[in-house]
Amino acid sequence: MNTGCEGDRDKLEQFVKMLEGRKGERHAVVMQDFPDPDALSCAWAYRQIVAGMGIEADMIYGGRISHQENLALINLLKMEVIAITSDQSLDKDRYQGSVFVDNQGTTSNLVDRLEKNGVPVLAIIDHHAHQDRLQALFTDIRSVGACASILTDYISLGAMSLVASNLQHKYLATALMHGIISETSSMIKAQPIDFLAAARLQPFYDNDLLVEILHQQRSHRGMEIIRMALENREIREGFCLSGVGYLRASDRDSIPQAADFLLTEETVHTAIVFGIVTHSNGEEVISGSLRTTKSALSPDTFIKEGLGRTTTGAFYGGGKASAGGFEIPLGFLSGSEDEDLAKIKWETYNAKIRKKFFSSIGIEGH
Ligand SMILES: [Mn+2]
Repeated sequence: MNTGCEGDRDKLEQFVKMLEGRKGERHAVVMQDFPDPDALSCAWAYRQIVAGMGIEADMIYGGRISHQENLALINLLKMEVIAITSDQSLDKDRYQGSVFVDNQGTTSNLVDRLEKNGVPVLAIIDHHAHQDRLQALFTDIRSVGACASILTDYISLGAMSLVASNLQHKYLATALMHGIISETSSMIKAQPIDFLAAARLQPFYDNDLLVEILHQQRSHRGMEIIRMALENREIREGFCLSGVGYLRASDRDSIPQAADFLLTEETVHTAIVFGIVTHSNGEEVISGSLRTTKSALSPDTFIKEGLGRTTTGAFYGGGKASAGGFEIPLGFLSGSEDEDLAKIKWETYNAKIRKKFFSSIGIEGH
């Protein structure tokens, strides 16, 4: 039986081959719009690996980082991340290639802009179910607990050698370990490759820093959003659905936290929380998160079947084992100049989403 413990030498070889002859280039390492610890650590690993080959890499994303723990991660480990908002221009010649880690381009609004600039897609390294949005020169998609374990696999197979006394390496190992811990619910959902990656990182990461990052408290707004999720929840046959209304982009990370919280109720196996997130440019999207403990339920299939596709054929979201997310742009209906209109808009979407999910599990919502 291949437990994945041996690591994937073929993939590493292909990865290194893809990077050959690229000395002097600058790559865009694209994370999802709301990067989580897994994405951040993967992007940083890519940046440090290719630095050894004379390649620069910017860690970029098109949304916001608002989760206290993620902000602590960036500040304590001194990560350099670049937010590119929709009103900022993306320099046409800055990047010679784009790389997608912990996503396949479906959860980044930077994809279209990079494509328009003619930036070739060099690599997709991910652990979500296959999506067909992008074609890359190199693709490594594995069904593993954390994407950080794939990057750790490259490192332990020789993509770079970690040195215990090197502060940058210590920070990177700490970030990767944090990515693995947070993505596998503290190793509960970890697979052999995740345990192996954790063991390989252990001699290099900083325990005290890890504890400090993990013990961040929730913001007041975050607590309020959890309260709303609790009040508005509707539970049917183990499925818990809750809409939390309008949110600022800076509070968007509270949605998955609220879903995590709703999942702790004893009769609930699957929780879905969603709200209307207003971006700084006034554009609105329905943003939602799904969490499940039901092993028979595939979040990816459930979201794709429940919500369907956009007019251009793309899915509104997807997922991996035990978690998923979706984004529905409101387009023409964006903007809430009028309180009554805003209320009607929310009620309409709230009812529609509940109906879609409940009817896809064979229950009539009310
Ligand atoms: Mn991930």
